[in-house]
Amino acid sequence: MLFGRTQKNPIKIADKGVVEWQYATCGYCSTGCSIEVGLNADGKPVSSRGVADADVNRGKLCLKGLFEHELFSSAGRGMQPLLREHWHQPWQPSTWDAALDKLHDEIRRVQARHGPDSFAIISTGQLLTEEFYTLGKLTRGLIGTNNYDGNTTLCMASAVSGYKRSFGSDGPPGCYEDFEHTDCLIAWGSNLPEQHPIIYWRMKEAQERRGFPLIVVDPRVTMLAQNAHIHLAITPGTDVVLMNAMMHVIFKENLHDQRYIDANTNGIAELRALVEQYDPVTASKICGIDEDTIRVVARTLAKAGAAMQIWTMGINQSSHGSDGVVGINNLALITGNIGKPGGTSLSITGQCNAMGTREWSSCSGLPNYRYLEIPEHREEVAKFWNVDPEFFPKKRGMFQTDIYQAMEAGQIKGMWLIATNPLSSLPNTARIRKAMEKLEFCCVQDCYQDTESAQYAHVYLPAGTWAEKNGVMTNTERRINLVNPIATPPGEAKPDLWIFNRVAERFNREGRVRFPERAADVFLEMGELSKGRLADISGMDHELLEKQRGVQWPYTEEQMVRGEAPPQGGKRLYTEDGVFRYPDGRAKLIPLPFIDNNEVPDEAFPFWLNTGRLIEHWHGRTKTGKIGNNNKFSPIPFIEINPASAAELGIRRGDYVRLVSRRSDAVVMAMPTQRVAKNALFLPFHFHDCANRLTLGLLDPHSRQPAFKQSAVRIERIADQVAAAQLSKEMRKF
Ligand SMILES: Nc1nc2c(c(=O)[nH]1)N[C@H]1C(S)=C(S)[C@@H](COP(=O)(O)OP(=O)(O)OC[C@H]3O[C@@H](n4cnc5c(=O)[nH]c(N)nc54)[C@H](O)[C@@H]3O)O[C@H]1N2
Ligand SMILES: Nc1nc2c(c(=O)[nH]1)N[C@H]1C(S)=C(S)[C@@H](COP(=O)(O)OP(=O)(O)OC[C@H]3O[C@@H](n4cnc5c(=O)[nH]c(N)nc54)[C@H](O)[C@@H]3O)O[C@H]1N2
Ligand code: SF4
Ligand SMILES: [Mo]
Repeated sequence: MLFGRTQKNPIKIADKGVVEWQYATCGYCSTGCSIEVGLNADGKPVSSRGVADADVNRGKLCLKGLFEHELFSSAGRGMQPLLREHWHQPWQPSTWDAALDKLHDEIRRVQARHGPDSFAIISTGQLLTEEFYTLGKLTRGLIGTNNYDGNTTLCMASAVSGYKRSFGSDGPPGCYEDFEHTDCLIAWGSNLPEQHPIIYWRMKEAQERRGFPLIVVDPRVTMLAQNAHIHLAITPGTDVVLMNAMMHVIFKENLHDQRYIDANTNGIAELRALVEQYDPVTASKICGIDEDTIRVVARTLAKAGAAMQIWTMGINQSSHGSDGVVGINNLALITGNIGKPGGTSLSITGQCNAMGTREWSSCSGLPNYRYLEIPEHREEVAKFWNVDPEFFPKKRGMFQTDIYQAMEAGQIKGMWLIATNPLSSLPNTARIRKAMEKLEFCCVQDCYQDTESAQYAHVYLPAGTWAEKNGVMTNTERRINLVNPIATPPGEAKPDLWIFNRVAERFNREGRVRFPERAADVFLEMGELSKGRLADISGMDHELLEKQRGVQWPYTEEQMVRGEAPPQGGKRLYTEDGVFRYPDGRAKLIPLPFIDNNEVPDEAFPFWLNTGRLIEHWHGRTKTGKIGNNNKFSPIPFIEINPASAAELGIRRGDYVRLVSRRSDAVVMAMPTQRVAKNALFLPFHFHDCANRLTLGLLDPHSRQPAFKQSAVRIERIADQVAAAQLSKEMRKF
């Protein structure tokens, strides 16, 4: 195909020889784009494209989706199960039977010796929902450890906790279509154009058409901030103070929606009393936003016909993460902005299936937002699975972040890690390393063999990934969408569902509990269990999902039988006069006193260290580090530093520098840019053994999510640049 300069050196797009396109949902971020993978005549995946009639992405894909088919043949994939007696020995190739027997025997050995909860299982937001559900049934129904949690504690835990505190239940109330109705958008700690490029495109399209104000709260001048009408470069970790001050202004100027508050909420008196103390003048000294701007932003939000707030990790990953989410919900509730088109508080989710794990993994409870703490929920699920309800714990176990501290203390002795890489993603790597070294047994189940965490494993199980498997994922707006098995896993690697089913056989010798083999059947079983619940999916099946290019829950069997069309955009969780999930149907307004407990810069460590993401990379780069078209844009670890600070320290663009925190150090390249303030640095966390060597990661008291974005560091110049370049290269795995 030729286009562009047709006369001279025309641009030519290679014909990849695609003979067939197969349907899937993108496996990177939670936007949930519908994707088609092109296969050539040999059945080899050679291309990816967006699906034009899918409501989410309308034919578009971002840089990661466009090259996703290259994952199937990427380097470092696990081809064979591996075994060893000690983690410092070399791996020995194994058979599936031997590796799975070892996993079963070690789980039972550790449990017999140290108690049932001494074996931890850590899951993820990156499996398919049927896989989460099966793992949950296996763990809760047969293995019986209560220390079962996911990497979502690093990601969405604060959003979950905040939604529960405000509304009585988890579950994002809004959807992407809200951008098409809103009159004001505030984005808190979210870099939408890089981290959710297609949600950004939907937002930007709507904004250009309708011209609503965009207000961005972020200490860094992100790509989103560059597009904002008002950018609030907030002092890190102080969003709650700004929220309280905005509410102060809204009440003082009588801009709140008294009718909505009276009809739908509890706690207004306590909230008013608290925010009374947060006048904009005092607040501005803490959060760094001048008093007039606080007033302008508060008025813009309150006076808008419909106002929408979105947020991501700038809020969740903080020692006030859960409070930040409650603060956003408070602002929405006092202005009557929940459940009306364009008026919502929408958490932008992280991983492709972080929502699916919340709904179905049983990590913090039981399937479909059921709680271990509620006897009827335990009874219901036990009966459905054919297990003894007394086998279930009566309350949730430890969060992922607490599990590592329990490993340190010797309470946890064994671990099964599934699709997560804590040695790259948890704060304070040195501490995590020590904890992992103490384990008697560790099993890593990952599609790549070369992960940092596999260093400490005794068993490695090679898994399939993304469209080497079959099943569903739920995106940010509660839309369930299908992934078809387009390729087969390499070598002897197997889909995670297959692995869970084989492990289940070993714990289920008499066959008391049913474990369907096909993902489509697991989905139907989930549908049964979902009847009458918040996330009722009993009207859906795999076929419908592909046909509709995803369906938002709830969609019930009755709706299906009545012939009601499945919801296609615009479906909101709460209605305008919303019945919330607390027993009296009212939402809670919760006062949020602010206690400053972060590690803040001082003389010895004068810079704020902010860590986050880049558009071209995914987390620890096990995937994108091996895809040339992603990796080439940022192949080495770097920091953004303000040019004035760089000049003061005698650092030039491209110099290698050493970052030092109270935990450890890391060598990175300096990239002077005005994106960051003079006392702040931004470090992408994608690179091997780098950002999380430095982070402190204080935990939020409600959600136990780490404050990845607030640590203090100093910068040291490195005299020998050649040696530093070499060191940096050695630290780079791929
Ligand atoms: N390309 C790409 N996309 C991804 C991912 C990826 O790895 N790569 N990961 C996915 C996942 S799992 C997630 S969770 C999301 C994360 O998506 P985002 O949260 O949008 O991304 P981050 O870069 O982690 O952080 C967002 C912003 O928070 C800001 N911030 C830091 N401290 C504060 C603060 O105190 N207050 C406020 N208001 N803001 C602050 C940072 O400056 C940063 O710009 O992205 C998803 N999408
Ligand atoms: N400093 C700092 N640290 C952070 C963050 C930050 O902003 N700053 N963000 C945090 C957040 S929000 C998140 S979500 C976490 C992410 O932290 P991790 O979960 O550790 O991140 P990933 O690198 O995506 O790890 C997923 C692993 O699963 C494997 N995998 C992928 N697909 C499959 C599959 O289908 N099956 C199996 N079995 N394995 C698979 C991948 O190869 C990879 O090793 O990082 C957190 N850590
Ligand atoms: S926006 Fe997210 S879901 Fe869509 S193509 Fe990019 S990474 Fe995939
Ligand atoms: Mo995340």
